[in-house]
Amino acid sequence: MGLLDWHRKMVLIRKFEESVGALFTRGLAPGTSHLSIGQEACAVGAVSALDSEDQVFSTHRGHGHFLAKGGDPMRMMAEILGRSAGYQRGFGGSQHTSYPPVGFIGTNGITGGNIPVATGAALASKTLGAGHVVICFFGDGASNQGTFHESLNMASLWKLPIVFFVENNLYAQWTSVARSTSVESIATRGAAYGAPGVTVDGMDVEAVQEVTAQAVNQARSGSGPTLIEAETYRLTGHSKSDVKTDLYRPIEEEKAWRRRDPIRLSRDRILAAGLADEVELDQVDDEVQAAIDEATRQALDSPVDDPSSALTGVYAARGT
Ligand SMILES: Cc1ncc(C[n+]2csc(CCOP(=O)(O)OP(=O)(O)O)c2C)c(N)n1
Ligand SMILES: [Mg+2]
Repeated sequence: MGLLDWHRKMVLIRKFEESVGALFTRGLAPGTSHLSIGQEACAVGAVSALDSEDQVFSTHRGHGHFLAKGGDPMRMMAEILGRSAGYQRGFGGSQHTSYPPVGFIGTNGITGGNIPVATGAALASKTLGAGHVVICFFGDGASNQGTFHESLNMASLWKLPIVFFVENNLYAQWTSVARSTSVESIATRGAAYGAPGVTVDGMDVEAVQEVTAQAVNQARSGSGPTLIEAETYRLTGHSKSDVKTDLYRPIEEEKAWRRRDPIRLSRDRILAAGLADEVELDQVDDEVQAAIDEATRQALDSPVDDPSSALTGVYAARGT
């Protein structure tokens, strides 16, 4: 795997999410959805550093993490649309979807809620001698939750095989990191718990892959966790109900980050290195678009599950 494969994967995530966005706008998807457009290099770079049996814990903004770990676009799309072909038969949706056979343990709608669960999975891997590494994605906002601090402490104390990967996109919903976070660099929070903290350009897929590979090696060899802070930006609103980003983000800031679109950067780098030419890269775009269009069509064709199956797979029951 190299830059060309990673580029294609980032294009896949972008086009998948553009399709999700369009379906919401047409009223074909229930609830809401959080797109990771602009943050694709984090998902692809980090997950590319993993082995297939390693595990990914994700957030409310998890389509990219899932696709990078091998999620099938049609089944994911069906899940988001609430259709029976979805991974949870349409009952989980965007924020409650998972597929352990590919090592994707799940998205999670609770800010910071996945961090202790991922730490527990890393403890299980170590205790059972399973050998796999866990990577836990979360946002800058989640790094202000108690769960982050408690988990980092225990993971470092017990030298657990986990990588904490914070996607610092500068905002938690509408609140900027400057207004909510006590440190300038979230990576420095690792030092408080005896864990290395590194900052990386989260728009550069190769740089993300490199630092994550180091952290994964360290985790797998028994040396404990690393806190990686990837500096990134979401190029759309927080969710489908946030269309006026200019109410809380300066237009100039958005423009500057848009010039650093990770797909644009990887495309330029591929051209400069002569790995492919413009025609070949346009063909990648066309092929991926055709695959996403087909996945979307099949997902829309899938029925909504019969209401009588609503309690199938529900494990919590009311006491008598
Ligand atoms: C415990 C909890 N508090 C609040 C929310 C509402 N909420 C959903 S996403 C979000 C912002 C999270 O920000 P961040 O961790 O930076 O992730 P990002 O959305 O930027 O990817 C909030 C506050 C929630 N889902 N869970
Ligand atoms: Mg954020």
